Amino acid sequence: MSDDRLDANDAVCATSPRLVIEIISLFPEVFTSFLQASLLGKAIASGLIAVERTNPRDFSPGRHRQVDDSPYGGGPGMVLRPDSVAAAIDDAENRRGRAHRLLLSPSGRLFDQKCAADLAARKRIMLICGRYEGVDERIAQLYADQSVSIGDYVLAGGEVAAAVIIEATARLVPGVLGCGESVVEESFSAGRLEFPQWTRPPIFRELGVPEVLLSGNHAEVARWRRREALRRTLLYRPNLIDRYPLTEEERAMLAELEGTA
Ligand code: 6GU
Repeated sequence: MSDDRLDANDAVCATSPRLVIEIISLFPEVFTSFLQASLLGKAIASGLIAVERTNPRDFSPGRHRQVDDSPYGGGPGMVLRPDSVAAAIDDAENRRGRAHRLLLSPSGRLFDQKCAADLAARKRIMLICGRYEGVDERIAQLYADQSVSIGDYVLAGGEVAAAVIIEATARLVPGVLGCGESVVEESFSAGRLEFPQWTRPPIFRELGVPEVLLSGNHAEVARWRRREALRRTLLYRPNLIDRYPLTEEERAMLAELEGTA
C-alpha cells in the first residue's frame, strides 16, 4: 500500500477542529510529549483537535510574577491568586471564544466516562489546572462551569488530571479512533469491566489460552466474554452492579459463576 494515500485512520484536514482544548497551567511544558504521542498526536497533527496552552504566570501583576500567596485565615501552603488565572482565561477566550470551563480540583465531582462523552460533544473545553493548596475560590465562583476530580487521592497539581481528561475525551471525538477500534463495547460504557484478552503465542511460560477463544464459535466467545466481564465486575467493582442492574442472562451467569467459585 502506498504511504501517501489516506486510510481510515487519517482524518481529512478539517477547516476548523472538531474540538478545541484550552489548558490553563503554570507548567504548560508538562503536556508537550503527551500531546505528540499516538492517537492524540495524530488528531492534533491532522487538525481534528486543537490544543492551546496559556500560563497564568504570563499575566501575573508585579515585577516578581508571583502567582500564589498565603491563605486568608492561615494554614500551610500557598493558594493561587485569582487575578492571574482570570487574566489567562480571558486571554485564551479572546483568541478562541467561550469554552466550557472545568476547574480541576480534588474536591470536585468525580470524572467518569459519561463526563468524557459530554466533553467530546462540545466545541471548546477549558481545563484550569490548580497547584499548591488550591485556587482562590472566586475562580470557581466566577469562571468554572464545573469542578472536576479524577479520583480519591491528592495530586500536586491539576496537570496530570488534565491529561487524563484530555485522553479520555479525545478518543471519543469522531475520527480520532480508527475504524478498527470501537468505543461502544468497552469498560463502563455498558457498566461492566472489560473482559480479559489473549494473543499469540498460544503457550507462554506454560500458560495456555482459554479453549473457547480458539473454537471459532463467535456466539460462544461473545457469551464467555460477557460472563468474564461480569466475573471481574463482581470481584473489583460490585458497586457498578447497583448502578447497572443484572440482565436476565447475567443472572444465569451469576449462578454458573457461584457454582464454579
Ligand atoms: Cl483534578 N487535582 C488534584 N490536585 N488532585 C486530584 C485531582 C485533581 N483529582 C484527583 N486528585
